[in-house]
Amino acid sequence: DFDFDKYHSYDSIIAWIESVATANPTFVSIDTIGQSLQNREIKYLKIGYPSATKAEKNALFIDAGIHAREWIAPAAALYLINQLVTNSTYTSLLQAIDIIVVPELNPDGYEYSRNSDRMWRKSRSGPRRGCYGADINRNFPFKWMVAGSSNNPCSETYAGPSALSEIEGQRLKAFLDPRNNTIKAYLTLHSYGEDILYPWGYTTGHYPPDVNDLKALGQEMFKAIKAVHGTEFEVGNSGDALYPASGASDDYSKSIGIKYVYTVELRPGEGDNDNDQWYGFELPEKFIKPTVEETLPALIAAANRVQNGP
Ligand code: 0X9
Ligand code: ZN
Repeated sequence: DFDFDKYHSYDSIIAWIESVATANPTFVSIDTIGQSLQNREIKYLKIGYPSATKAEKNALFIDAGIHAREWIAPAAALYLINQLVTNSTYTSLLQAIDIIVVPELNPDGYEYSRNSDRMWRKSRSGPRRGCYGADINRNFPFKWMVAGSSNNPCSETYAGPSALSEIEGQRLKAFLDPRNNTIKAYLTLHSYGEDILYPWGYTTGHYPPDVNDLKALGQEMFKAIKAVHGTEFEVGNSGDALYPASGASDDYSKSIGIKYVYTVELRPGEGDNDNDQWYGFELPEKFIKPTVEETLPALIAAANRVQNGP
């Protein structure tokens, strides 16, 4: 049986989502957005009952794992999947919309973080000037290399030799582009910081025209999280509240017309500590449960917004 209080290998994540699809054929399907550089399948689950009238239902899209070391993000995606398929309170939601979840977008980096370098962030392309990887979240073809990005292949925030040089980002773009009319919300799960961030992130002081809608759903997500364990996330614009960084998947998704776009930075927060221990990316397994429990209703709030419309 799958233990949601532990971090899992790429292989065991894939085996588990395969089993979920097999066990729930009426409303769960599994497919791949393509292969990683090292030929790992970047799989996704589509969770939702087929519609009698629509070929493509409106959808919430969630990815996790763009950054390899942020292990709590795929853990939160897996917990969501399990809740959606085991809790019948979500049946009417799943009749109305599809929820598409990619639990591990950067499997090569994830396995490298598990097996070789816990603090690995990037993809595993290269070597370029002796260094591996590009930051997939600096590599998307919208405002590429405008801010918070490095042209040094050895940097943590290396944006790649050109926009969309990284195969994993190419796969994500190829999935999102043709579905930009039905995907109404895009959430990308990261850690850490306890933030709910909306575009634009490529600069400061620039917001989409519907920023008030983005703020409103952000506040709903904030309240949903706080109600579980009292954790107070910060809701803000990426560039203003965090730092300007361009070429990220959130800005790209917004640029193709997806309405509700957020980067969600999970635990720990800047002030969280445990007996003076500061964990950062290395969140111990004992914190998985409270973290994924509080994240769930925020993701459901976004799903409800997709169902109900703006
Ligand atoms: O820097 C990032 O890519 C994200 N933070 S993380 O610590 N997980 O690396 C934040 C991205 C926010 N979005 C944009 N700046 N567009
Ligand atoms: Zn990240």
